[in-house]
Amino acid sequence: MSTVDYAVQSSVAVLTVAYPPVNALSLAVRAGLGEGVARAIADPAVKAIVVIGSGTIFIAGADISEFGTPNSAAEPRLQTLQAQFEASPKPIVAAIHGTALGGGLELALTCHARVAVQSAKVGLPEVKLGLLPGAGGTIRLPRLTGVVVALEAITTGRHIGAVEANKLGIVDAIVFDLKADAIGYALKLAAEGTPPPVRDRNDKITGVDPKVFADFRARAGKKWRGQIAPARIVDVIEAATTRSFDDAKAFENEQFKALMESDQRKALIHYFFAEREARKIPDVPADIKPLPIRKVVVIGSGLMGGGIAMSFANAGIPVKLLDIDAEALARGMGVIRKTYETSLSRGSITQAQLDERFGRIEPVGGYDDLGDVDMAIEAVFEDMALKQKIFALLDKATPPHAILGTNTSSLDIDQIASATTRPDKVIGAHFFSPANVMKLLEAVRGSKTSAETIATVMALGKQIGKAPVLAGNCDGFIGNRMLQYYTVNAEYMLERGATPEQIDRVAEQFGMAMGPLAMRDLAGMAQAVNVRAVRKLTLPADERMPELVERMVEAGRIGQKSSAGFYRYDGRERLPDPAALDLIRAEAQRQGIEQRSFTDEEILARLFHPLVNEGAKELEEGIAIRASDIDVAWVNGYGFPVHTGGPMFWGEQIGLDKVLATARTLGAENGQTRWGPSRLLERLVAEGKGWKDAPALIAAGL
Ligand code: T1G
Repeated sequence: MSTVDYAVQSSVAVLTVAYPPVNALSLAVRAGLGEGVARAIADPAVKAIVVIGSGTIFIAGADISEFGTPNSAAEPRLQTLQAQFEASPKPIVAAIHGTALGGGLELALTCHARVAVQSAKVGLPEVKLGLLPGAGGTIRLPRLTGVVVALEAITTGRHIGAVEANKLGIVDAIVFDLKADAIGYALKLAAEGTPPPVRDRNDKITGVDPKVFADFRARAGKKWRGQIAPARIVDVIEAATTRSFDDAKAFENEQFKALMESDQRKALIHYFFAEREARKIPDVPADIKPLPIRKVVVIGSGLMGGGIAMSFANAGIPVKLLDIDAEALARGMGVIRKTYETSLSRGSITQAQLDERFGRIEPVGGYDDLGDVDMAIEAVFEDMALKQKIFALLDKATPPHAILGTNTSSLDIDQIASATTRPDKVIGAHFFSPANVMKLLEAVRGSKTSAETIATVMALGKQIGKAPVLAGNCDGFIGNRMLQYYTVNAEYMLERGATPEQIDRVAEQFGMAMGPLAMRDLAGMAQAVNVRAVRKLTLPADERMPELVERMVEAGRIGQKSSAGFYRYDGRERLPDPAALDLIRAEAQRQGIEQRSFTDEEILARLFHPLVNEGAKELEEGIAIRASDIDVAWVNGYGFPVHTGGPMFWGEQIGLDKVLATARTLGAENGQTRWGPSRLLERLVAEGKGWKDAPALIAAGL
């Protein structure tokens, strides 16, 4: 079977793109489409043309795996194909199901019409790859939707449902029997006349007030946090309103090429494949089929349990929600209802979606009605005895095939599993708060967790819209184990003379949504004191834990809730607070710590290099399978700026030798046992190698 099949039906040439898994516009597909259109135009029996995708989607866009290879620029290039489509004397209709994304939608925009089934989605997600639509998307889409919609759609890269796309003018008709209705639509155009190509429809982009662009930059720009592509997208859409089509296209080409060469594009493409690679587990054979998960029970209806229940309900999986008593359950269900109503008020879901999602969550008062669940997820507070009691109950109450997951953020999976007769079915399913929003799902394997259980939870993670990453069983798994180096180091720097404002500014300019001290204030410090008390019990002899959090709590400054912590707060606005600085300086004096200043560059290194060093230790110990898995965890669980590719990719780009130098400094300052250099890192730097060489070095015993 060729990549593009040709068949004539009712005088319409149907070109079917058949290039699994996503019909990407590889050279073969582009050539097949070009040949197909030429053949259809030359055939006097053919009155019109339909382009359709086989499998689950229309066309997913340019073939990302071709980037940087000769094929990506080989003729017919996408723009050559588009010119052929627009010049066709016979109407061409794009028949869209699944998704039409990036170059796929841009090709469809050069068809004379677009029809779609209701469940289809369209979009220009190039910004998520550090790019902009390079095949005319920035100059054709606004001609259909107007500039304001195009600015939002292209700088966010969001998927637009077919019904909304129809309202916006991107899709001409919603159809039900895609191929037959597309053929009918094409014949109608052939009989009644074909609309002008999109490139010639200029009414929506003439006379646009230039203020629109300045306002958009000012408003949306706050969310771009260091990303370069969104600003370029605004520039090229603005050019579409002030220049001729061809001049605007030339400008788009120029900006596209510049972004293609950017570090951010390399980082974002790395991340794109990393998220998909993370779902592949080397020691889980490909023939192990995931178990179907048709219904789950969540134990615990608090913040985490409620968010986890919503994640499943939102993905169409019915959920039983269990808690200790009717009052707790009512409270939990009330919070869930309120969360959905907030989404409704923001327009992100419809009333029908609210009703069907909320309706999928069934509060249950006990363990005697769990015979129909395929998985249980425990989400109660971090107390081992309580978790073991719950797992023993679940072991009896759920069917033997059911998987038993725990949302614990750091407790020992094997110890929890030991309370059951099915340790092969027990796995960590660590969600991040708010669980209905945050994408990271850390699946944590115990020593007896089976391949089938792992395969099931990794597939389930994708099914519920998460980014699953498999972690080994250690304190803090992948993400939280690294997090302490970031937060504690911020406090070491405060003790030595840096200020909360300086540290948080550096972190936020780097791309973190919120700096570590502001985060500490938001999360609140009272609980942190208890966690630290436990951590101090196992602290290596060569390490001292800072006590600024303890001093803050003693002074009644527990964070935003008390309107004071490392900052003082006027509502949610954080303000530098001399009283916080006095407290920090007094503690430093008590500890006898010499004060000095820090450059921004040094703060950046001390905040983020230790993440890379600890990530390398996780690779050494097999806690993380790949360096790119750690990137996926940190982008989705902690807001590490995705346009850097994630901490490990970023560390390699800036130079692992720099990371090693910081590890040596911090090992000497904070204690070699936990802060000293990773052996793997030392070997990679010594041999001038990178993360891709790590598995071989680790397998050889470093
Ligand atoms: N090119 C190459 N491979 C791709 C691909 C693409 N565009 N999209 C997906 N894959 C691979 C992916 O790596 C995985 O491989 C498999 O397909 C299934 O993917 C000129 C320049 C379409 C919504 O950004 O959003 O057009 O792991 O697990 O969950 O302006 O894939 O199986 O080996 O994600 O069903 C713009 C990216 C490109 C769309 C399907 N297009 N893809 O989701 O499957 S740039 C995109 C997606 C561009 C133009 C510019 C999703 C999907 P493997 P998957 P899925």
